[in-house]
Amino acid sequence: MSRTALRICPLCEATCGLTLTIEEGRVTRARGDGADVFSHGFICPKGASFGQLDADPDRLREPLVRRGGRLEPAGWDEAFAAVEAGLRPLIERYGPQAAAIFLGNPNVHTMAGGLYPPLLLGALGTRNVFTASTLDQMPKHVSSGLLYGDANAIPVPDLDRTDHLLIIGANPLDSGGSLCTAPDFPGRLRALRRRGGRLTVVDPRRTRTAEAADRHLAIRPGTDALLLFAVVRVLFAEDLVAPERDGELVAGAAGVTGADEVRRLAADFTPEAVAAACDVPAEEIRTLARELAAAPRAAVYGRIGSTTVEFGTLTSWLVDVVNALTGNLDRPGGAMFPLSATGRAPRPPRPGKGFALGRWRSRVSGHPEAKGELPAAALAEEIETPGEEQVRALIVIAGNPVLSAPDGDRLDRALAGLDFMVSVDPYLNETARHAHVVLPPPPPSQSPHFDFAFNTLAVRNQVRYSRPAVPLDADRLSESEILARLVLCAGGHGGADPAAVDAMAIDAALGKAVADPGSPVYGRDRGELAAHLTGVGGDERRLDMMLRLGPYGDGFGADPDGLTLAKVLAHPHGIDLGPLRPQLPGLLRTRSGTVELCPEPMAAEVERLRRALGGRSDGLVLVGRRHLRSNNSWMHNIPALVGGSNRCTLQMHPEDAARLGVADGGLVRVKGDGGELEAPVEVTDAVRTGVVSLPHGWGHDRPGTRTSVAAAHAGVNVNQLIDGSRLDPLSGTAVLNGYPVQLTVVTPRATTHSPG
Ligand SMILES: Nc1nc2c(c(=O)[nH]1)N[C@H]1C(S)=C(S)[C@@H](COP(=O)(O)OP(=O)(O)OC[C@H]3O[C@@H](n4cnc5c(=O)[nH]c(N)nc54)[C@H](O)[C@@H]3O)O[C@H]1N2
Ligand SMILES: Nc1nc2c(c(=O)[nH]1)N[C@H]1C(S)=C(S)[C@@H](COP(=O)(O)OP(=O)(O)OC[C@H]3O[C@@H](n4cnc5c(=O)[nH]c(N)nc54)[C@H](O)[C@@H]3O)O[C@H]1N2
Ligand code: SF4
Ligand SMILES: [Mo]
Repeated sequence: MSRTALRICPLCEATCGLTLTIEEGRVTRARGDGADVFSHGFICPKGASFGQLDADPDRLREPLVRRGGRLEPAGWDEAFAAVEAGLRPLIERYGPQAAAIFLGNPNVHTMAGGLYPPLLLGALGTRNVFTASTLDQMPKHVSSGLLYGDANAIPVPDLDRTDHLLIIGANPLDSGGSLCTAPDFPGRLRALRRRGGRLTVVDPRRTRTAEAADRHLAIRPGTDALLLFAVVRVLFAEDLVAPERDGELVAGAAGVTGADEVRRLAADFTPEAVAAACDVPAEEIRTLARELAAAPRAAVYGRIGSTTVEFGTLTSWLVDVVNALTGNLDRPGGAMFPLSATGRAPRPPRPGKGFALGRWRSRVSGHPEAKGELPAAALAEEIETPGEEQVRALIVIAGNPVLSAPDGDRLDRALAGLDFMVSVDPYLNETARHAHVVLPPPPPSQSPHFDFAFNTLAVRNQVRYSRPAVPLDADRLSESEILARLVLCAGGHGGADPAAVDAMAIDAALGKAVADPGSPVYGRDRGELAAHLTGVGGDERRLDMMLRLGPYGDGFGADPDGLTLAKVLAHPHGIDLGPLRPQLPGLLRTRSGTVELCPEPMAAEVERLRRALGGRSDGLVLVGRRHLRSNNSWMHNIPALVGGSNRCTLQMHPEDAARLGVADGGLVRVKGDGGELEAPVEVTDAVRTGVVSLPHGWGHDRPGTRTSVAAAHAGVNVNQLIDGSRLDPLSGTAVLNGYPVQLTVVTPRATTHSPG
């Protein structure tokens, strides 16, 4: 007997709707759901391999507990008892800072990851919070915090309506798009050009996205802030700044302050002054600025190559500055703020509290916190360095920092020295192998799905929810229950009913809502409201509550046509909520109630940038890349995805290869601040001169892991080249791109079969 079930794909940020074929409890086929209101049938090779990924025999089926130095299968009760017994005495003896947490990327791809980590942080009370964000998009949060007073208010390019899209350091044709949720990015870019729009891509590599563009600027890595500043300078110098209202710049219906300061800061950064550093001709920069200004609607969009770099926050800020100066911020076809169904309902504008940075500092190096987090690059030293408040216990949820963070060997040693560690992960990976307890979540087919994070970044407002496509195996716990029980263990209440965790979260949220005069439930009884909630588990009930209180919600009866869980369930292909709409000034939380275009910390960063203008080096620098059939460190175990062009090779331009004396397939030794490694060379003119590219997430050759396919395609860990001392200072984000390296030849040409 075969049946089908709908399931939103959790494998990248595009959130495509899939139609799964299910035979005897197994997913045997995945197709794009043609009726999905957002993805309209689009699917990529990763989505198509959903069945293999779901049924990977290396996925853990039961918890593991360390006994006599070895990880052995255990029951759930035993595993949670071991967590509480491992964690609580350390917290009681050394205080809450003794426990740290690392949250990895898939937390934004699971429903549980959206609902429970905040509660876990509350139960732990630790400031040692590390996540993949400081290896990724934290600069954008800081920029948004400063500009709009809300670190989570991230504008996205209005892809379907723009006339000129400028992409900086992103390759959505391979990554699926990031901080810009848009199923079928390739189709949307084709549509842009079909309607006469232009696409410009700034990337040191000629990526598939760059190949689809009208113009590709192969910039020197790490210099995008200079390029964007020169664009700003041209906009002012040539009087191309958007028309003002009563002499003031506006963004949508909001005032913009600080434009004059930005003009003063930009004065030195003429196209001629930055051209050599960027290796982009001054005339190209000038043309770009003029085109952005002339386009009826334009959007600048930056991603990994704009954030995980030396001037990440500055670059992220300049992306929005250009959008604002060209009049495209919060305007259809420009850069707009999505309105998620579980987000905050719009409010009448009012001044907010603003955004504070560096409210506390890391213990060892004194790194400032950003958005409540410390740099992932500082995790190892916090574990290694003795003293009061040393990290002795670590909870890792859906993360693999041994491969994803700088200097994996050092972190690997540090993890081995922890008094206690727990990993919530389906695989026994390079990080989890150090855990004392491993708690495996069920495969995606047995998990519900709701995109709390990506709906706030989607190019169209819509809402979709998938219940588990296959019933949960009898011996399994949902990830929601696993995390709820972790919350209880962290607080020393391991024996309590996990449903109490959701009940408390609901009570707290409803308590806030009924006390808020702006809420549709103001003055009502929270117990009575809670009794209205539907859903099979605590996670579904919380979703119902968030939908009802959200911007499209029924307000618990206030708007009978509004959203509820029941209504979303009645629309299995989703509900379209329309194109993006202007959100300013309602979403602003700045103190002034305006878009604060020139926040003080940015002005200080510009001084650092100015110094960098002079100090250009001509050595080789490293950048990363992503492959369509891969995802960070955890999809190299799927036979259908690994191999072919998805290999861990060092890409190098033919001129650089000739100068070094190495041919395609030869082996080179790569040396960086953090260490060295050997990698096979792939000679290609897709990467510009002076730049080499090695993908991340490889290096699956450590003992004690259980990923048999990945081990056979081990590759090398690029982050071993990086020592973690280079950070974007405001956000604590590691510099992972534009990193200086030195090469020596090991074998000049292919000998036998090259590794990787
Ligand atoms: N050099 C370099 N380094 C990089 C990057 C780069 O571009 N270059 N990119 C950075 C970026 S953007 C990111 S986001 C980080 C990612 O860094 P991490 O989040 O540390 O790494 P991932 O490889 O995404 O690891 C995710 C883990 O989650 C597990 N997992 C998968 N599905 C689930 C699930 O449903 N539940 C749970 N609990 N676990 C699950 C996987 O098995 C895997 O072990 O890497 C960063 N590192
Ligand atoms: N297939 C696949 N999809 C993924 C992932 C994956 O690993 N594989 N990971 C997911 C995650 S966690 C994320 S965060 C997103 C990331 O999504 P993207 O940012 O779109 O992904 P990348 O392919 O890393 O694109 C970054 C581009 O920046 C370029 N670059 C490097 N340095 C610089 C620079 O200094 N300046 C400029 N202008 N460009 C530079 C690189 O050459 C690269 O092409 O992808 C997600 N989707
Ligand atoms: S593009 Fe992303 S969301 Fe869509 S099928 Fe592929 S991996 Fe899944
Ligand atoms: Mo990421």
